[in-house]
Amino acid sequence: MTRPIALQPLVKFSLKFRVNKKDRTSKAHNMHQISIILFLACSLLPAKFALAEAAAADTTDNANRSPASPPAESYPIHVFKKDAGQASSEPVKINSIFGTQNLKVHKLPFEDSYPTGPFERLDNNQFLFITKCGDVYFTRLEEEIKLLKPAKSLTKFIPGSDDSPDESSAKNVVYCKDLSGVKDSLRVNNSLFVSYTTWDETYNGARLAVSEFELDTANADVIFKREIYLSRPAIKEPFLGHQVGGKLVLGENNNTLFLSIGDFSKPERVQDKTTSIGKVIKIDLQRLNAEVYATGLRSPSGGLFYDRDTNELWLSEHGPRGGDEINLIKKGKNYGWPIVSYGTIYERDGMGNYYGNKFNNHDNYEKPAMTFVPSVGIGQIAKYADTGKNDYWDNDYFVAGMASMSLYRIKKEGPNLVYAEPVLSGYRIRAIKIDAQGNFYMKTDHNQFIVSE
Ligand SMILES: [Ca+2]
Repeated sequence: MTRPIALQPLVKFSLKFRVNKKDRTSKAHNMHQISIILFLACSLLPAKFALAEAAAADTTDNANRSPASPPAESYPIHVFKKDAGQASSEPVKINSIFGTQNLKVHKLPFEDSYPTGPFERLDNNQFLFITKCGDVYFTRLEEEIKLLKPAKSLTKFIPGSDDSPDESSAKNVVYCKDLSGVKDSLRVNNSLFVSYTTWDETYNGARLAVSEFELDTANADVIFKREIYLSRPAIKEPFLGHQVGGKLVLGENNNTLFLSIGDFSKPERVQDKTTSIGKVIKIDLQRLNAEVYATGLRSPSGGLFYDRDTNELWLSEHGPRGGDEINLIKKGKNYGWPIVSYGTIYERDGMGNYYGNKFNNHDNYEKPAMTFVPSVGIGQIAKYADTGKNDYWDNDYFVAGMASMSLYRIKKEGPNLVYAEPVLSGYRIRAIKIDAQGNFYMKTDHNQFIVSE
């Protein structure tokens, strides 16, 4: 069903780390101290260390989490800048030197865990939230956010046989373990598309799945309709569940769906054109045909945004250390991972996940439109429409930095991203939408929902 396109020839590379000898010597003392701390921490937290190591492998998405977030507890040497889980008494606003916007921070009436799930705007000030583990909450925003109904899980109906119809059951579809779970949602009228990790019992591994659910807003319900896409191959544990991508966006029409897939922390699979690992997939929703649209991606877990004014497909992805990128995605192009990157390996990794390239460049591959050094944990992309309220912001993009706990306004001129202005700090924004009137809706990893006043 999936038809891979021709990709650039695979460049042979060897598994080799280039560590500067002088660096190694000057850092020896610090490394010794860190080793002692690590040893003590490991002694105290033996059961959690495996998870800590996995989480530490990508600080672009892991840094600065609240101590309340589960994987952070087990990360022994990290220092948290602040506890963003507390409600602020200070007025909160987007503060650009080219204009401001007041915000109100609401507490969500449920708990989600890291990395948290997406949300959708419904009608009449109603919002639908999906947690990492696939619990769906219908809410209404008044002075506070109120639950309309208890949670419902994303399930699939499994019919019993004619002989024993009583064995019919509802099966949870989401593989929710460690950093795996629901990755994104997309509402198209009465359809709700959801991407999530799922477990393939036949192949004993995880896949990224996209399913369509019928959205019954009158009864605040979601009903499984059909499976749209499954990544291949199934990836066996251990893998990093926050590095699987899973962002969804409609393309030039409502029958064209784009899906980003990360490397599952298996970079050697990315340049293999027989896999869907590290790719952007284009899906025709009418014919249910899927094709590889672009390749060479590491962790496109931030955002996928299609600009219908310009027909540009934008993708943000978590690079290695110092290599977060915003890419303008074009058909058939190769974005370089794991052969090239402007970033480098995390010193504490030393595990052979990244081959490195000597000059930290993107030669011979599609270059990012913008790179972030240090990595900010690049998040979702939203566009500020031509609202007539702020000429300076018209048609600019706003992008979340999760690790940096900042929101950036990206000045856009034609297809060029000119600069990134930090305009809000202190919030780890997981999902962001901006409506046609320029109102912001942002969900954080700390059970907050931030809305324009
Ligand atoms: Ca790249």
